Amino acid sequence: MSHKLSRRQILKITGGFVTGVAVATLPSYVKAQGYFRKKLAVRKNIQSLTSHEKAAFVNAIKATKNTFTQGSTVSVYDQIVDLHVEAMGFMSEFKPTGPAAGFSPAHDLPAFLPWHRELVYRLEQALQLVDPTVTIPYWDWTDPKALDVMFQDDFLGPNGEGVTIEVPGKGFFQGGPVISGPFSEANGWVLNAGINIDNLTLESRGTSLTRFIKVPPLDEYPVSEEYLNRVLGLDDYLTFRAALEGWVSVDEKGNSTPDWKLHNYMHGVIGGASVKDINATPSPDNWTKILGTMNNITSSPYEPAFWLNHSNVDRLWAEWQDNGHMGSEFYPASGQPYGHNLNDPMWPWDGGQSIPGNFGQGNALSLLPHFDPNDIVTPADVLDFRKLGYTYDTLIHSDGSHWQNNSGRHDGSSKNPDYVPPTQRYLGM
Ligand SMILES: [Cu+2]
Repeated sequence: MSHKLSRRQILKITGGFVTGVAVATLPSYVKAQGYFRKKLAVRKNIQSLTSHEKAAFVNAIKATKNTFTQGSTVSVYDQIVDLHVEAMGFMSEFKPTGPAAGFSPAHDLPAFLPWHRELVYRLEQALQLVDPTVTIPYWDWTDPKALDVMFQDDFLGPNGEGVTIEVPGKGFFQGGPVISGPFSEANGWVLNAGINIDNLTLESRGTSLTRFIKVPPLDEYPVSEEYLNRVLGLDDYLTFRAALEGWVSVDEKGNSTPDWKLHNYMHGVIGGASVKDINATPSPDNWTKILGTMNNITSSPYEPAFWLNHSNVDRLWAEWQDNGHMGSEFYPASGQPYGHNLNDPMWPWDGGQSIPGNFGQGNALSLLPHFDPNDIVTPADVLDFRKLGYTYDTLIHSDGSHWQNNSGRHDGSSKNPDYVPPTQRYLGM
């Protein structure tokens, strides 16, 4: 089998030119057309990745950092990070326009889960252009060994170094720029200074990935299975989303209290923050300084662990859905800010209805990708993750068959009438 992928097909996926590494790897992509797409792609636990799979993931991420679409001065990866940055440009002080103005399309509201499902999915599509076998693995927060696996030279590289943080009453902790491994500046992981904007100061954080792993008070790891199961046992989407994103904790009776947990907290375990009060809730109200990239709410996708964290968020939502909460009854139809109701288009996949203001002092707004006006995505479009062509290793029986969701469909193959081939959904840049 050696038919060539046509230029038209390439354009369909990226919406523009593909240069560099992606072109060099076209034969494997063509091969994928033959068999890979017939099955759902499976996202795996980082613990079960082979060394080859880790290398393929790292290679694909770095390739998108060096792939440019026509008309863009920044890479595909930079543009994806910029989407996450400019989601903050919808806060009123940055003067956004359109129906989504005034509320983040991505965080602290119901569309957190569908918005990030789409973002992770689009990065995964870009990675699969480089290597069709790559999926985005997940970081199981209850796994005590996960950080050890992640921060090795054969995967995401080590902690940062060169900066010592004194935490009153707790001692001294290390972090700083990542200076070795695949995501060091020396090895080509150079952040765009105009996109890497500090969420508190609105100033550039420079060009280096920084890590401050397990600096108190953001040092509690792993998450207890008991607590995670309590969250997975919630029935109401709004409470489940708030608890999984991590703005609240829930007690045994399911009552919520403002807190800093799960997804939010995991950003802090890798990124860290200096705080006013070591005993207060370690949320942004209490931060004096954001330390590492992962904890910078806007440019955190420059930390590759971001995708492992969000793959896990998405997996837990998928498991919750499969466990009796699949379908549109388990997502708010109305009553939420624009962009967060079931059938609202979610910026930036909204046909150009809403435009953020410029976040920070650089030109982040001008670096955003341009999406096709018909490239519209609503929460309803992404509720059924299998329709996007992927599943998780935790949702597959040992005999290889897939879980049945509560709509009774057994959709482990392309025979599913609702199945949309991944190549029909694309980066749109
Ligand atoms: Cu996140």
